[in-house]
Amino acid sequence: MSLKIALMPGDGVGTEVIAEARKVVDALGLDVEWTELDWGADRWHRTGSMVADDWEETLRSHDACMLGACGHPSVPDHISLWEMILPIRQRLDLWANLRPVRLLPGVPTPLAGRSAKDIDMLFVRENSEGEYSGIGGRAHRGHPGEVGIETSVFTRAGVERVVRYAFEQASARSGRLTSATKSNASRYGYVLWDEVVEETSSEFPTVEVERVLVDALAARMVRNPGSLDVVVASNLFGDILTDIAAAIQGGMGTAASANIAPGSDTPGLFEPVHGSAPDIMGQGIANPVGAIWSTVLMLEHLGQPEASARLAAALDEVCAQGPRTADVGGDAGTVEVGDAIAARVAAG
Ligand code: GGG
Repeated sequence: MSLKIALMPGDGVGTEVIAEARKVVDALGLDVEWTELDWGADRWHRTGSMVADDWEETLRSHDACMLGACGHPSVPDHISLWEMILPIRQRLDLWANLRPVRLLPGVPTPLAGRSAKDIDMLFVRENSEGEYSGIGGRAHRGHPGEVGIETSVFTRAGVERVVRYAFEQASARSGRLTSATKSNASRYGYVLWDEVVEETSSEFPTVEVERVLVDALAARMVRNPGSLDVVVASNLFGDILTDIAAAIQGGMGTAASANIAPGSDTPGLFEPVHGSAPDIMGQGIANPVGAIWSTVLMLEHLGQPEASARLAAALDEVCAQGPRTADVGGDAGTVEVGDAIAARVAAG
């Protein structure tokens, strides 16, 4: 039976990297039925809407979805996010955002004296509530007394499911879990989070769990990344920490993510962590590694372990031997890197 995959290249370099992700899947020889969706900033200019009216039904009728990037200087950022990626995560209830962090072979880290053995983490980002719940408002617009209120929402059920999932991941990896909050200054939602971590820990006696304030954790990621394995964090903190992680592993272009609803048959959404990078769009120099690594995660999630492993091996090989894009020390273009990975896959 063929796999039905919805492609949302989106904006900016999203279109360039998703073309390479599709190419490497085709090189694997899998039976895939692709649906290309023209959602994004261009559509917003044409129709006033980033996505089609029946977007939820469309996505739910696929086995998986791939997104390049959303965001364009001609569309206010809060519109592009709140008309596309954030409602998709919320309405499909893709509550876990997995962001593996690993120094790929041949990719330089900016951290002096660190190597691949020091940089191997898994971030589990809460993906449906917290600081990105969308609750708030504006009053007295344009007046000196103008107010903007943004409310974070943490529910026990929402925190429990992501924390339990992170414990399971830690249990399957090194047995170490770090939970990031800011429960000294913010005393409601993050304190609830800390309590849930404490309670859930009794279900996982073999996992060593620590609670770290997010600011201290940011510094520790730079100073001692090897001390971290699985990290669970709220929506905002996970977003910020994984940009630091991306920098540590060689740059935004290398970072991958999976938005999933574990334990359900809801299609996952797989996307590189980077945004649309309007400064380099159209130049053919964006790094497709993050998008292709996200494809590895997608294939694994779709129950295609062999295809996933083949693609992961080809990705590692090309990172090690080149060609590489300029952000990771090479001089190749996006297509050249995608072609090399596709050729390795086809040969293997
Ligand atoms: N690759 C998708 C993308 O455009 N990411 C940029 C971004 O700002 N995403 C927000 C988020 O991950 O919450």
